Amino acid sequence: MPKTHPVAPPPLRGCALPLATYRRRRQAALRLAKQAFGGPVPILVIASPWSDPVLDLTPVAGRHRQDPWFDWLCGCAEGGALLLLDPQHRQPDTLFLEVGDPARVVWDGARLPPNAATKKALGMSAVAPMEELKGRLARACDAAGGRLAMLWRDREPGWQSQAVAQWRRKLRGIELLNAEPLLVPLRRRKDADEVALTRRAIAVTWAGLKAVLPQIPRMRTEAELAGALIGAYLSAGYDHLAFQPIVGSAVNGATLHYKHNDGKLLAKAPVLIDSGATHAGYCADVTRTLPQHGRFDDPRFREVYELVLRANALGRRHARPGITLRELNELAWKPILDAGFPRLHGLSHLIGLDVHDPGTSPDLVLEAGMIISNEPGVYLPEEGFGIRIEDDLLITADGCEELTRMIPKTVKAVEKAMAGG
Ligand SMILES: [Mn+2]
Repeated sequence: MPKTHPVAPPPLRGCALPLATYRRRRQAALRLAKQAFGGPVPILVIASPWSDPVLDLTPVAGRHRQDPWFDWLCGCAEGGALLLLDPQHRQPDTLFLEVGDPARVVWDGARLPPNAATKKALGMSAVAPMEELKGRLARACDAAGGRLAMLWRDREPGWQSQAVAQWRRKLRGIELLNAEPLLVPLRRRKDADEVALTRRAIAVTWAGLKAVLPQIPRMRTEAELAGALIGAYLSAGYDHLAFQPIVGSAVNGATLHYKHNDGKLLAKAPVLIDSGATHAGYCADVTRTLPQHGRFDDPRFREVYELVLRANALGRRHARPGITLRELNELAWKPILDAGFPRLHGLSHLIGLDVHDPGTSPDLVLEAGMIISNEPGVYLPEEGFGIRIEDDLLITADGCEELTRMIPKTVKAVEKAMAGG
């Protein structure tokens, strides 16, 4: 009997983009850190762990979901890995991998080994077992005068920031610098490959909605609808969801981030569905609000729906390079505010590897290559419903392309889709 389970090496997961793209990003990160911090500083980036207790990374598909920053810099999908960018070392980017317990291989499968084949497949200057990190990190920090850069943010912190908080204690005596603000601008504009992956995430989202919309008139609970949607997204690609779907019937649709999905689907009432698939990490984020029975025959709901639709159309019409998000908000929310409804949230956020990609602010000036949401909404808990209509826009040279345009939203198109047409 062999002591360890004989296994083939695992398939390489991740790395959806050309290796040159990741290499360029790593080089840019070191260059920007050197400029900003007045000298070469190493950067340590942390992968999310195999099993992730942090809610916002909980993989709906059951697969490990990589931290977006780690993914962005090296494409490696392994859990528990670390990336050290060390500008003063002859190997400026080293990926440290957990070798794992050989006795676990029979249970969990093989891990990506730190060997020459992995190094080549990931285009790194070096890969090493995790045991070597401590020495390498200490030397890198020493060479930089006791300084080390990591990546963290306070708002929607995600795994990377949580991990940095834990590492802070281990790194006593080292001055920690935050490189995230330097790198955020690099993630704002998407290249053609990233746009293609986003298009695929949206295609999966549409496939899921298309399958589920005609079933809604026969459904009785939010859970049934959420479950059908998750099932349809997973069948179409077995990839992560961008976030846990929000399925809010009637008054539940007036809670912006309603996450219980455990109510009844009230007959003939509006139901708000905010969801999105991902592809290779890139997110789709789409909201539709529909009458449960498939017909906009409630005059009040229809009136407010058409108003939100007008705001959505204004967002699309005015989204173009040079406009700030503040200006876009003013233009798009106008009909809603004029009608006497309040504005409860922003019209847009950046979309990418994070469903709320870093770098969104009212002062953000739109540029070609950015992907933003366009999501006006009116929430009327006292009337028993909320309406949001959300699309994803790619900013182009002279305007924008509505990437989610195939997903029905006019009264006529929604009624047709729900009738299975
Ligand atoms: Mn959104």
